[in-house]
Amino acid sequence: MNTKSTLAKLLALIFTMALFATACGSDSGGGDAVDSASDTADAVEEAMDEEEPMEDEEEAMDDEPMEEEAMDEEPMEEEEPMEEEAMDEEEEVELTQGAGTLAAIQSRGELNCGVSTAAVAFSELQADGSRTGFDVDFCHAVAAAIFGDRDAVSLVPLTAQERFTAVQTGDVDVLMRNTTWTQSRDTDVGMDFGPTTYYDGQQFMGRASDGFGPDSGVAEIDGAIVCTNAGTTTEKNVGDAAGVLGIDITLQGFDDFDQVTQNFIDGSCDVITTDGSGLVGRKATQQPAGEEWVIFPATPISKEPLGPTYGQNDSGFADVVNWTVYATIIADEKGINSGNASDIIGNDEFDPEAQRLMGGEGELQTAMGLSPDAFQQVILQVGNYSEIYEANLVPVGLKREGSANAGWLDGGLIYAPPAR
Ligand SMILES: N[C@@H](CCC(=O)N[C@@H](CS)C(=O)NCC(=O)O)C(=O)O
Repeated sequence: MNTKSTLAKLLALIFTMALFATACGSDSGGGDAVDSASDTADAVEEAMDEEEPMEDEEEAMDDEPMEEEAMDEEPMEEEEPMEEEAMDEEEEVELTQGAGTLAAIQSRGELNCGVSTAAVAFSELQADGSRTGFDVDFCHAVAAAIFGDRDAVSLVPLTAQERFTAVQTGDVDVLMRNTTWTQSRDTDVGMDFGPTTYYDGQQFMGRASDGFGPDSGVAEIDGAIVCTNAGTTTEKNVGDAAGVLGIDITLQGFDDFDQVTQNFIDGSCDVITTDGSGLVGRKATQQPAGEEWVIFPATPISKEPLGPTYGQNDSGFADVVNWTVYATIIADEKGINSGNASDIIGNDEFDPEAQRLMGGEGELQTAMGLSPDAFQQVILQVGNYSEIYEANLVPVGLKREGSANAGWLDGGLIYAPPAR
């Protein structure tokens, strides 16, 4: 090949790229070709750098340009620095994750379980200082599986922003905190997720007196002050939705949902938004007399699969949490409940799977480092999935029938792999 003509072709290519770069409209007007050419070369180099695989985990955590870019695109005005706050959920912390969580819990003598500070029906502080709720019951269930004692648990209330750091630093062993399983949390943030205990989706709540109805669409929040708690999928989803619809909203973020609801009651927020279950709970318990709060749109704007979350790469502890949840679901399918769980072993009205799950012949709980009767204690002391659901969620109006939270035999998504 002729070296001169190759060189000429290369020069021509660089010149063409330079012209193209200039034509693509930088503010510099008719900037000179040489500068533009070197800009182009820099850009190519940068692009190539971006494609290089990341060298180590630390670098991967430092390097979060996509989030920032995505957030810059959000068309909302925000009065509080939610963007920064939202990113806190991925801040660098000293990681204490890995194997050994179960042994550490057993030698400590209690499970540390992260819950919401205040999520109606999921984690509520009662006047006597106790805490109740659907998520709280799953904390008790894991404690019952590990210790045979539902009360061998310390419930740690956490805001949305605090929750992942609390797991990563080992302050809590597991989170049962209205937490949505997402790709970034599973990968970037470094959590692992257990089985979904409640299938949710994001909705909005406004006042009927402001013209909102159950058939309202998201476009109707144009111009509204929309409030939620920071560090959530909620704030990201609403930004996406507003962008897609081309509407302008003012998004305000608060630490927890008590504050969000109080500001809605006070009239500082026109509309509030979170997982539908949270809105149903707030409407059931806090709607002032003479006012009508409306939840919309009928089909949520997102999928929010909520369930247990724990530090990554500890499969032994993950098994314990996951199979505790599955045990509540399988027990439900087999008609085992808190009233009869101690009468299953040796009772031929119940099949071998039910017997194994309760600690009978062929049981698999010891293989997980638990007592044979670990799941019998879960069902006796806490209940099966339906009992947990009915005790906590039905009273605020969250029905299972016809929802994704019905059992798989009833057309829902609540399903467990077989205990064998
Ligand atoms: N599922 C969403 C939202 C979670 C969330 O924070 N939900 C609110 C409303 S139900 C909540 O739990 N608040 C309780 C609190 O503020 O402690 C997520 O994982 O980001």
